[in-house]
Amino acid sequence: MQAATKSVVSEELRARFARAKNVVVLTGAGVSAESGVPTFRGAGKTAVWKGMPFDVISSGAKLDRDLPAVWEWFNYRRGVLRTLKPNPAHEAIARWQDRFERFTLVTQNVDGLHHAAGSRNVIELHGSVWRARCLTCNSRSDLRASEVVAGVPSCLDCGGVMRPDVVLFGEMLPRGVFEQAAMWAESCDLCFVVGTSAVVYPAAAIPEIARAAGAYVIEVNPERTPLSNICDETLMGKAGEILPLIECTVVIENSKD
Ligand code: BJW
Ligand code: ZN
Repeated sequence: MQAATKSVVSEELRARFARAKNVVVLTGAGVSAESGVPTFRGAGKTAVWKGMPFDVISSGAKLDRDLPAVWEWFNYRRGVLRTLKPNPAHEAIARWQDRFERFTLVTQNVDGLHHAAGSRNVIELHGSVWRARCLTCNSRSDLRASEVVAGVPSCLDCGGVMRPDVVLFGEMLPRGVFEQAAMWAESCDLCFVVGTSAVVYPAAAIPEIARAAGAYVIEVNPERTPLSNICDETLMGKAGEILPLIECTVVIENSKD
């Protein structure tokens, strides 16, 4: 009797993964979904907190008008995130960093779960919920160590008011961060786009840059996105199930009992 094991990972991708030298991975909220972090969009839904759509509460305009409300939202999220752990998708990506000559992880996520899984030198396009930044002197403080659990923190250096060190809607990304990610996208041979709805720019431009420069681009997402059409392959499914399969080099195509 013959049992055929059909893999979701194509032979083409397997071969390219085996010989790739320069790999870029762009991740979004979907990579953390299996850890229990809610996504912003997907399955036809938009995240809402206390009656406010996230693009209102997570906006530069809201921060200017009502900083305490923005801190309440981020303090709440840090409280939830403290209890969550990286999943097999974060772990697979962390393993990949030592596998290629050059490996660049670019994330839109602010949850710190890539670091928790062991990824180093993560390019955090949208900052981190685990840092605060002073509005007066720009000094940053690490909120993991901080005793502050509620309210608006004050700067230890100058006493000024601090804000979450994240990039809200309508705000510029930190200087040079996108440029660094774009530079590696321009020279990579393989680019993975994992768990992002690919509607927020400039992050969504990273795979476009890689594709235009000749890289093989693979999307991993249970849903199609505006980027699907430019990707060489869209692997439809959960990142935590698909990414560990990609690194499996042994595939039993037609095993005999
Ligand atoms: C799974 C899964 C599983 C589920 N496995 N997958 C008009 C045109 C073009 C651009 C603009 C425009 N108007 C304004 C802009 C600019 C704006 C923008 O792009 N807006 C678009 C939405 C239209 N961009 C900005 O404002 C950026 N700044 C900027 O451009 O500066 C210049 C400028 C200044 C002034 C004016 C105009 C321009 C900054 C963007 C910062 C984004 N910040 C946020 C909030 C961070 C803080 C916080 O966390 O609260 O970042 S928004 C939010 O979206 C968050 C995310 O990083 C980002 C991207 O979301 P992501 O990661 O893609 O998640 P989801 O939820 O959208 O998708 C999840 C996906 O996972 C889905 O596809 C699921 O199917 C999938 N999934 N389970 C794998 N198990
Ligand atoms: Zn300060």
